[in-house]
Amino acid sequence: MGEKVFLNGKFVDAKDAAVSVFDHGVLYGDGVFEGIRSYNRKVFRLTEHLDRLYESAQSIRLKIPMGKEDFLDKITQTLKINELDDGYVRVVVTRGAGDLGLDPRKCKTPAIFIIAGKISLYPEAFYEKGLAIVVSKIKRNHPESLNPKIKSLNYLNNILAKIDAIDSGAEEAIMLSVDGYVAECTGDNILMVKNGRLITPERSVGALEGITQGVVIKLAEENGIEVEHKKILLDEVFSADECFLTGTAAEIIPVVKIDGKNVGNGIPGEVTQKLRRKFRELTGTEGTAY
Ligand code: PXG
Repeated sequence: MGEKVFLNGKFVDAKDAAVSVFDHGVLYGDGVFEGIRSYNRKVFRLTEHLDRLYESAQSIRLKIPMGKEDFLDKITQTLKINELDDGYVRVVVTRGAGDLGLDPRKCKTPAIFIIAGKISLYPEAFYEKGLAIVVSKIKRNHPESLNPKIKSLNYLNNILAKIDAIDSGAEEAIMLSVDGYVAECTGDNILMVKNGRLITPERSVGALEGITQGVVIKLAEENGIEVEHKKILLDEVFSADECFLTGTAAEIIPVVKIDGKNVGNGIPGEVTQKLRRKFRELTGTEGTAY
């Protein structure tokens, strides 16, 4: 049995799952998406992902032609049909087919598709030894031009920084805001630990409000670790005791080097490892069952 994709109300074979070349998702990156994981036949933080999807859509004035509950069912059905116990789900809503002009009013029906597959993780060695990352010369989008809070289909800002990282032989890159504060990485949020406190960029700096990051902050608080949101300069990351990234795909991954310089003593830190253990306890047990 081939892979099935949910597309505009129906489950179709992956090979037949195609959208129009006139879709403004394709022509302009006009649309929104989510990346979601399931573990042990349970979708992790599904409601939060759906809430963010609908908020992203609202921010670009795209009305999703399907209710949240129905959407939730379609996501779990897609995982079920594809017989995935541990999966990765890509949920996409585009502006739909229009004409060769920007005007979104010409797009009558948004396209909705859900793809479920297996996730390709960072190799386990990165979790044990930590990642070496770089600082990108590409600045994160200014919140007043394209707010990074919106998980839109227009990811070129991140892709340019990713290319920068790859050119330097790294897997990830720190992106700074236009005014020089640490914002996030190309597909992950960034957090650091200094004197036992967990520190993460203030919301106003402009980053995606990561669902994994939210879970980690809650875990920290529940475990007596103080959490601070502040404007972080690069120097503070270099002098931090620990640094790690969070994301749906990466979960929690330690960072041990930035631009060739050690963070802390150059090995994954204790707080990071503790939060990783706590996080993995959650993913194995909590979630929307299917
Ligand atoms: N920042 C950015 C720019 C992201 O794209 C995160 C932070 C972490 O957010 P979550 O909510 O996932 O904790 C992301 C998420 C992929 C992929 O296929 C990327 C993400 C998530 C899932 C898959 O590259 N990015």
